Amino acid sequence: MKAEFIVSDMTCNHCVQTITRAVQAHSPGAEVRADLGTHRVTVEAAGDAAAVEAVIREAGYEVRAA
Ligand SMILES: [Cu+2]
Repeated sequence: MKAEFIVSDMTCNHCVQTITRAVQAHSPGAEVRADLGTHRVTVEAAGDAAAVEAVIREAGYEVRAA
């Protein structure tokens, strides 16, 4: 699947790294692209979008589907 999320409190590269690692730990091989300007995170991964959203939330971020 490919899904887009808005992570409003993703503000720096450390956040991007934390989110990327969390998603890839959950879904090995996931492609994660993040845009700090728009707070948009695009994930291409096996599995479902709701699970990825939950992983980002559990990493400590406010997230909603874009
Ligand atoms: Cu940060």
